[in-house]
Amino acid sequence: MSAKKTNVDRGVTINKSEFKAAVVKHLHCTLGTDENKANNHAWWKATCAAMQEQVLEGLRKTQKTHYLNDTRAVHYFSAEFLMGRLLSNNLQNFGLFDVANAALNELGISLSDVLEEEPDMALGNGGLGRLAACFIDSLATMELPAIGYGIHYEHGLFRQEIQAGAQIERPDSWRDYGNPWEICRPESIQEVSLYGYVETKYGENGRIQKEWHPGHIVKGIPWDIPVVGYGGKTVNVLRLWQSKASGYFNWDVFNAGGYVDAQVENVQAETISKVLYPNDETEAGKELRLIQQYFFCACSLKDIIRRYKRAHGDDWSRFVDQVVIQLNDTHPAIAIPELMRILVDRAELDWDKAWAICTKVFAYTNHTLLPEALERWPARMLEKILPRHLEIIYEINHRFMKEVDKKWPGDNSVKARLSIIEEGPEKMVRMGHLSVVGSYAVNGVAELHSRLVKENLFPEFDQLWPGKLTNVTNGITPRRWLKTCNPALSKLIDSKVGDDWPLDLKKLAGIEKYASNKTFQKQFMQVKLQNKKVLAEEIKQSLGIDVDTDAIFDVQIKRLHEYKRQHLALLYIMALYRRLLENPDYDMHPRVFIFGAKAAPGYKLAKDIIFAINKVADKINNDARVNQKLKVAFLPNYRVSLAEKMIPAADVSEQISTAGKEASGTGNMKLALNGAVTIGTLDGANIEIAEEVGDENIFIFGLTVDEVKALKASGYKPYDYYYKNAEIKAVLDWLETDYFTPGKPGALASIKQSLLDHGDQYLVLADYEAYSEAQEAVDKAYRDKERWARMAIINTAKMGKFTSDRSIKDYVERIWKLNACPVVKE
Ligand code: Z57
Repeated sequence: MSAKKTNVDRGVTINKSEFKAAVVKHLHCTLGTDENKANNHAWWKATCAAMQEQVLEGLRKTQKTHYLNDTRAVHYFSAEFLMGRLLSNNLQNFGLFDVANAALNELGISLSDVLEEEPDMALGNGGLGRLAACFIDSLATMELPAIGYGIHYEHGLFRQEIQAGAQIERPDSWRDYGNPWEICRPESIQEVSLYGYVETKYGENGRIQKEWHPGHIVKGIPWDIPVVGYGGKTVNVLRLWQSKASGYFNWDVFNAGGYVDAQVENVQAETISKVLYPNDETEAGKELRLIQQYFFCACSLKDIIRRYKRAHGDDWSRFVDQVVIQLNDTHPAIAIPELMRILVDRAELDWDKAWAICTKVFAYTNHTLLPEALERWPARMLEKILPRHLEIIYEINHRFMKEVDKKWPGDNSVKARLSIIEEGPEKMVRMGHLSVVGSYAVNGVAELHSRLVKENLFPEFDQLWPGKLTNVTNGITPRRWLKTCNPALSKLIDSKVGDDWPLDLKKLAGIEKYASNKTFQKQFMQVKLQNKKVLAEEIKQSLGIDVDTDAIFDVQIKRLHEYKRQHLALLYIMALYRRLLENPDYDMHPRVFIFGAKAAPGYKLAKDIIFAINKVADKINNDARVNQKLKVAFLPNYRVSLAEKMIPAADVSEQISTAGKEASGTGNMKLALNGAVTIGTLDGANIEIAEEVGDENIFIFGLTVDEVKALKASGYKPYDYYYKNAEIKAVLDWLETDYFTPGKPGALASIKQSLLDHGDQYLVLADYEAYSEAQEAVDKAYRDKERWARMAIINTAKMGKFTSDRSIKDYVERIWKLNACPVVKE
């Protein structure tokens, strides 16, 4: 192959014949098979192993560099990392994709088939977990010293099957046949204590000394996943902890003849990292969940302290210069009292010194305002599992309340609002409050969201500590979400602006000048059409539905939640269906509504909405009267690898949450980056997307945050809309018939009920008319081919702001104060 002109400087170069030799070697020596016997799965593993040689060289060099430079590093604590597949990403980031493709080709193997063999690493629920994955990609790309810390779940997010329209959850067994990327590090095993009681001792000089006598000890085994930066120079790690029974703890039971009892204990210990909780934005309140959180925080802190002590011994004075810990939501907030425990009880620092360290180490990101997502743990539960931590939390709160009293003397209501402890029939610990008090910086994830965090969620905190609450708008990695998932569009962009836009996404602005150029429009829309054909094939394979690629591909992909309002789109689909039945000549461009969404297994209405979408889809897709114009496809098991196929094929991006509810959204950025035009509310990052692309290139509709507030204050009555708008009434009534569920009237009635009798919390009916009008504007715009092409191009061109590299730059400059640490050739 001839060397290509490139602006990207690379850490690794290996040629096609070397790559080919490495794959064959691993096929023989790692997998014990050969070219004649190997199936695609074996080829996948051999290709990963060949890659992993390069990855591990990069990892070794990076770790050596970081060690020699004794760098300050960020430690990203997150209960979720939604990594997806790694082979295509690692190949791309090393610049070896074409090399691997050609090498496998010569072996008679298709790289794209091989890539499909990789199970998604789905150790996350949705936006928050995927954000963590994008962030560690950016950190490595920007050569920043960083480590991700999380949980090595045996089972990630459940696999979704759709049976007779309903969601069925199946276990995800991503590691059953091995994970070629992870490295076990038994030399770094940690032990974690749980349960037991606290003993108060009085040391000499009257110092009160607390000693926690734990009831259980479990082991944390670290598994390292290398994180390859674009350019392949820095390779950081994601360190995930697996729980195991700690051998010696069971000896007594064991020796007493309790072999079976000991095994039962083992099972309990190993349960900790068994499974990811599948609730997105609802707090589970389960004991095991709290144990999971503490388990990975305690392991990670010990790991950090071990590394620090290796360089600095017992001198804690430089800890805050070396270590910053970012808390991804409150899930790791228990790390705050844990660090206090280590400093006060173990290192025997006095409280004030320890607190000064703590509050210079932690920073906290808030991802939601939804009350049901704000974590609160019963004090009784904490007392049982982590008795010493509860004491520490009380002490933190006691001192904090004194500070509040200084600012607002005698004001008990402000104390009640700010207190970490919520009094009531059951005393609760508010983890958000603990995080704000224990951190030096708190950020929301989009401008609007951060404003609402300040004004509504933590109002007095902003007065107490001006400047502590801030914004860092989310971002997405353009390596995975454009370069890798949309190679055709990437090549078209390369031809106009050069190939270094993945490192400097503002360069996409260079295609704006072609937005009205007929040739470029044709090329751009030709790429879109090709991507639509690929997705149409996937829809055919998975659902047996034929879709017309000339139709508008209208895509809504995200977790199923009432606030995201998939049912608003559903009502509109039913309305279109009805309009077409009433008037076969109803003037609309053909449209395919495409959904992907998982519902939390215990979230009844979310599951009902999935069921309703599928039932309405069945009816519409099989109704010849409307099939030239309308189809609905619900693709099962939405996940990162499916998103990578759906996003490049989307014409329209649905971002229709109730204003004020979606903290940011990141799917909105991925879709716009790939040339989809947004129909959306003034919510989350939609607002900033609109600012970037301009009002002419986005379809904004619906109530604003202030209007939502005013409407609720005035007493929102959904029945008013039902009686006022005949179409709303007709489709809601339709849900109660057996039209979509023959022989089973009422099977879809819960949706109508939630919107009428249960108060329509998310104002679906209030926004319906505006949504319907915005959809008509979409229809009109799409029919003007040149106008649409221009809009799509401008969307891609103006997404520069939303690279996660910019988010990370914001964190680095304003919160983390980190320096890049380039890995140089040896
Ligand atoms: C989650 O995915 C998000 C917030 C949460 O509180 C939990 Br729990 C899970 C999402 C927000 O809903 C999105 O709006 C946001 O873009 C994403 O986090 C990343 O910040």
